[in-house]
Amino acid sequence: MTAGQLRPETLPEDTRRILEGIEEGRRGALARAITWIENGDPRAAPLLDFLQPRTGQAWRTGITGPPGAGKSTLVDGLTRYWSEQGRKTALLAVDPSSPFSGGALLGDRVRLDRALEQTDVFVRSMANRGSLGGLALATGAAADLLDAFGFEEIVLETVGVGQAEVDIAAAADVTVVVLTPASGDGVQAMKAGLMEVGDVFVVNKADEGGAERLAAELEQMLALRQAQREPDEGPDRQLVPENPRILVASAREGRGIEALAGAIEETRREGMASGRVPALREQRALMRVRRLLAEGLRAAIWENRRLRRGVRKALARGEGPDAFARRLLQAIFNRLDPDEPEEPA
Ligand SMILES: Nc1nc2c(ncn2[C@@H]2O[C@H](COP(=O)(O)OP(=O)(O)O)[C@@H](O)[C@H]2O)c(=O)[nH]1
Ligand SMILES: [Mg+2]
Repeated sequence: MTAGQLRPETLPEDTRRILEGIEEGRRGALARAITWIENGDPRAAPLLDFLQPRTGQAWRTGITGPPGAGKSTLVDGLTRYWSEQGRKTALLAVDPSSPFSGGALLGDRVRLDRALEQTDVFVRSMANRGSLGGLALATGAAADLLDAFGFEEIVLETVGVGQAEVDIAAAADVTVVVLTPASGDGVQAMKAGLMEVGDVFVVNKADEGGAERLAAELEQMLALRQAQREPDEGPDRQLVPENPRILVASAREGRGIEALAGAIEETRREGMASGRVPALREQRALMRVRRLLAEGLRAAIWENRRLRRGVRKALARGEGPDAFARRLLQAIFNRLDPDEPEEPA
């Protein structure tokens, strides 16, 4: 079924009410829908299908960096700034750490959330409740909802620099990396692969000194990386940050916030002109399809009874498990573009 064929009348009563609530701009309905996404509630899927045509208007900014670097404090300032500029702003704070920690790393976020209550910034936290792939999917879907709801600025803040955190933050139009002069953040940034994803680097806690030195180090590391890069790295070349910017800030003193907003804005403008932003958005959709396929296939592999029958028949005709699996993969991959006519086997 394509989007053009979707009709609200076909939705169950409660889903339709949430859809209407979202269309009317009610934040309660939005919060409820995000909870559906978070819980893997099947009612979320048709809702997202309906709202899909309305996405694509918002800017997404990802914020990542080591714990304690001041991300939450900085995000507080940035979202407040945008909100004061009249931009409809939403914040998704994401904690992919162990489900057993219950999102404990989001603790500081809560303190700041109370301060943001005086503004009209929409704040929502999402913690890992199961699989990591699941949280990335849920975050993407929640961001789509916020986009369709009419937010112009969506900030995705993560709690640290694990692979999942970086993946989530980098699934944005602009990725901001926050570091501090203390405790070898520069080295940690290299190790965590942050140098590869950052469009804007913020050296925070400038009030404590040493910020200019780290900024200069970063400048060198980025210049080195830029020099080593092959002129053409193939189809993914557009996904690499073009012209990373480095800023010095003190989130606690509210210094550097406006410059950060400006750097984000410039990065977007360049990215639209060069075609990088559309390429990033397509990449984001591709990643989402990959994750959904991986989840769907995992379910099919472990739960599908026909597979057991298929193996039995394969063995009976003398086909080994490897050959059978290869043939199955082939059959699946032959259909990867469902709009194309099926290729002959
Ligand atoms: N001195 C100083 N401390 C800061 C600054 N920004 C944040 N902090 C403090 O650093 C600690 C961690 O900040 P937080 O925003 O929670 O960092 P996060 O873990 O990266 O989200 C808190 O105690 C903040 O008050 C800053 O610019 N200067
Ligand atoms: Mg934080």
